[in-house]
Amino acid sequence: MTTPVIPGMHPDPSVCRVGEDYYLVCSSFEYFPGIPVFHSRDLVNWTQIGNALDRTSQLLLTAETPSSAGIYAPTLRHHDGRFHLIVTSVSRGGGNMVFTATDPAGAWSDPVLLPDVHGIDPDLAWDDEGNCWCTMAGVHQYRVDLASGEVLRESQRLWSGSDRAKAPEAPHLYHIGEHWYLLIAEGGTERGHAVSIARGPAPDGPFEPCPANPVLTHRSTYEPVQNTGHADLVQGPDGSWWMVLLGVRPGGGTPGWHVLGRETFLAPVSWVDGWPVVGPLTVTPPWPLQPGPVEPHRDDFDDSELRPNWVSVRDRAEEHCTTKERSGWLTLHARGPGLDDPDVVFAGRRQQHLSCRARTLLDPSAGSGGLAVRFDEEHHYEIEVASGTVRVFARIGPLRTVVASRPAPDGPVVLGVQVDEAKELKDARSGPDTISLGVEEPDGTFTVLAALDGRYLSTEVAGGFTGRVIGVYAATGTVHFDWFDYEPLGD
Ligand code: 6LW
Repeated sequence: MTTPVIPGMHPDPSVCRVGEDYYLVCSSFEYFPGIPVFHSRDLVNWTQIGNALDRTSQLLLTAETPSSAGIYAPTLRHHDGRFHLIVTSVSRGGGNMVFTATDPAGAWSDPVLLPDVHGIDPDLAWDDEGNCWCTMAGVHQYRVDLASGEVLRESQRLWSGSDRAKAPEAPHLYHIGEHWYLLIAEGGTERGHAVSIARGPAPDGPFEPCPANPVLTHRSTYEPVQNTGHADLVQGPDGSWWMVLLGVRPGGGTPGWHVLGRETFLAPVSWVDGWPVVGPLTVTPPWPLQPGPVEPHRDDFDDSELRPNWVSVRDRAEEHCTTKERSGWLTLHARGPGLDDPDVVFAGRRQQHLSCRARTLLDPSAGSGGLAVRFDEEHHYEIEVASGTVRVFARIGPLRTVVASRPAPDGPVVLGVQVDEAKELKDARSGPDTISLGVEEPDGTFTVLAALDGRYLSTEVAGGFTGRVIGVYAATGTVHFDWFDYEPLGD
């Protein structure tokens, strides 16, 4: 199976190259901090170097921002010595906004709002005269002044994509050779997803579609990676062309369930008659790979900040979530009833592997909390310690139930979650994986309290644009976590 270059919920990748360095950003929805920023030298090995939106002056997500709303579809470009990041905030008081930075690891500026730019999936491109073109899903385009956020030329329709295909979106505009190319996704971000392209003489067209559209789709195929689309083009270190794109890895029987959200993949691009020919997906380009630092399995919470791959739900106020209160521990102070609540105090990381294990050591002496696999408020499994009892809860849509319970060991407790991808299908209805939740005994053995079907924590059941996040939360009072392990099992 082709593996993602950035596994787990990392959709809508946008990439830019500056010299030998590549930077890539993804959508982040209801999670805070927002817009993960990655660095690479080879397009295959990516290291997260920060999050662009890590202050509430840049990103204000409240309980009124539903899950799968929030921050959508960034474009990252380098122009005039600065990185420019444009995103759509799909929440009240949101809209399109631009941030700039000289170092993509941060700090990023506060936003310049573009109140008259409507729609989602904004792209930025500059022509030789210095005009800035902002192209949106639809596909329509404005000319804008990024310093003031003003529209300089009203929206014009550029292209509606292929006949009968829905959702022309994710535009990116490039000046390559004698042509301006307009790359889009179409067909919707589900199984029909595709990448198409058109070209024209100027940034505002007119655009002529590629006769071979779509230039990439996996719809109606046996390809293990499905829903391929929402792409961006970049040149490799050797000058060859490449595409980053999103795709999913559905598992189980029919209709197939994908649980990690939409992930970032890589594909080679060659040019024939001035049109791109894309694929197949690969992780072996023809230049030497330069792996970055290996991510340790354990977070010890010894630093004053969480590592950049940690996300919280909607915000991460220090008064609720901090490593500074009890040295070497992550402390969470509850403020709502738990994971059903949009205000849950939660800190976790994306599930990035089809099979994996997560464990944490929790001190429940001043409150209750636990370890959870979260999809959204209505879809999560968790193991929680409260008042001397360990319970496994399952929330699936409107139903919430205690699946198992037993007395908790005295003192701090090790809680664990193991996800096992289904390798063999029992029948056409088999789910994609099993999620086992349990507790470590004082002698170190692990007791599974419940083994649950993973399909209920999948996009096909929960809906929306996100994937699983595994992390810790507080339900009442104060809970402390000494460490958190995340370990891939198999590929
Ligand atoms: C995004 C749209 C899409 O804005 O999903 O796959 C939406 N493409 O382009 C949210 O990620």
